[in-house]
Amino acid sequence: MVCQKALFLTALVAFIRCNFALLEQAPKIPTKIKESERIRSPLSFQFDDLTVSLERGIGRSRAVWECYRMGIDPLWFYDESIADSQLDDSVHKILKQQGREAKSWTRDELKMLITAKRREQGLGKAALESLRKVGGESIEESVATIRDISMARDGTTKLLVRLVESGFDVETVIIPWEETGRSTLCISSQVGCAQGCTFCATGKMGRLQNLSSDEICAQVFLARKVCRVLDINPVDGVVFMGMGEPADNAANVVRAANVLTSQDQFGMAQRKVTISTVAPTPDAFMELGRANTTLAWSIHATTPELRKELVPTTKYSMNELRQGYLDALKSRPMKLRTTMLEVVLIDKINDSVEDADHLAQFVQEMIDEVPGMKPMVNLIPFNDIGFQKFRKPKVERVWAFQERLTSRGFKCFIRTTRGDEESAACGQLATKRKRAE
Ligand SMILES: *[C@@H]1O[C@H](CO)[C@@H](O)[C@H](O)[C@H]1NC(C)=O
Ligand SMILES: *[C@@H]1O[C@H](CO)[C@@H](O)[C@H](O)[C@H]1NC(C)=O
Ligand SMILES: CC(=O)N[C@H]1CO[C@H](CO)[C@@H](O)[C@@H]1O
Ligand code: SF4
Repeated sequence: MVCQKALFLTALVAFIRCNFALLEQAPKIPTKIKESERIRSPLSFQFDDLTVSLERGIGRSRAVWECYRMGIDPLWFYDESIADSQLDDSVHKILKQQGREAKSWTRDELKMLITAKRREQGLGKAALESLRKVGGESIEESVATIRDISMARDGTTKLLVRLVESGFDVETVIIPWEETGRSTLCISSQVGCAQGCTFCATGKMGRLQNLSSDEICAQVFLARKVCRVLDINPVDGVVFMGMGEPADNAANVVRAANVLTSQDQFGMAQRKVTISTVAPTPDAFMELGRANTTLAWSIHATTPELRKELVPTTKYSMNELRQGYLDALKSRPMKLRTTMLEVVLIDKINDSVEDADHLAQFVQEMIDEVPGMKPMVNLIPFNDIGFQKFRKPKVERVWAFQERLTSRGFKCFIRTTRGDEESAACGQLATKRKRAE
């Protein structure tokens, strides 16, 4: 995200529209798991591997995944000795502390949502045992659980997710859309971030930890749980725009993204999953592009001086980075060539119409090179939260900037900053807590 990721929670606008016609066959991914990709739960197993580890057929792995998609742990759901009230206990506990209430789902009600044939006969003892063997205990006991939930007036809902192994918290933000009845989820890929963007709260934390692929997938699992219990629009798209730079943890991000888009698993449309990078190197695009999702570049500035000021870790020229992006796009199928550029707009730093012209020129040179490229520019008005150096841009200047890009023929959206009053922007909650502690 831009990183802003960290800061702005911004929501993606029109390009997040549902597009079911584009759903496709689940992509196959290599089965071999690299050392660097720690796996702690079946949640980020490739579907076929899960089937193998559960033995005797695909019915069990389908039943397991129907549970995961609802944010229910199959180890609990299919174990009759576990009370109905435990299934969503983590959410209810937090709501209770906040003096709020929500629906308590019973197993019978949940079963109504399941279509797998196994729902009545259960998984069987042996399969539950195998599931434990691969994943240890439940996801919430062995991977990640919810520590806090805060909801802004506009419905934007921020989850503070506790990573079980390291004890760090990351944040995950649910952005509901009234028009579509769905939500987009903004997730984190690292604790902290090494890129140190000067306008970003996460950047100030430094790099603390890479998330494993199951820690990334667990954010989606937990969000699905919260949406169901609190009756929030279900999540059907994900943006990697929370804490962290995806390219600095590429193997886990790509692996997790494949779980999100696999039709047997989270089943999201490829175009509705967006990986956004500041591009620490030109190769970052190709590496992240191995996941068949939308690939966004958090470009922020087109001149080397300003880029260096905003993203101080920039080591390559803008031309080198652009070439890396173009090469990655050219290597992809047409439908995944949507080019998304994220630009944080900061008062009087880069928000003039001349700056818009400069950007337009830069984008035009890209279009000329990639057939079928559909460029889209997302403007993220900087949201000041105690930064000395930068200010929020004036609304009229943001509009003028957009107008200029639009008049030059580019699709350009202003990402509305949502959930302001609860600081529901990616990157802020965990940082705030940390300071408090
Ligand atoms: C992505 O799509 C390409 C081309 O359609 C395909 O060859 C590749 O296997 C897919 N990769 C993944 C990880 O799904
Ligand atoms: C995260 O992963 C990258 C590459 O995969 C590695 O270079 C880096 O040291 C890791 N960072 C941490 C904090 O473990
Ligand atoms: C005032 C200022 O520094 N504006 C800069 C904003 O960024 C553009 C390019 O992205 C520069 O050309 C401007 O000089
Ligand atoms: S410091 Fe990291 S998380 Fe923050 S905007 Fe930059 S790349 Fe994104």
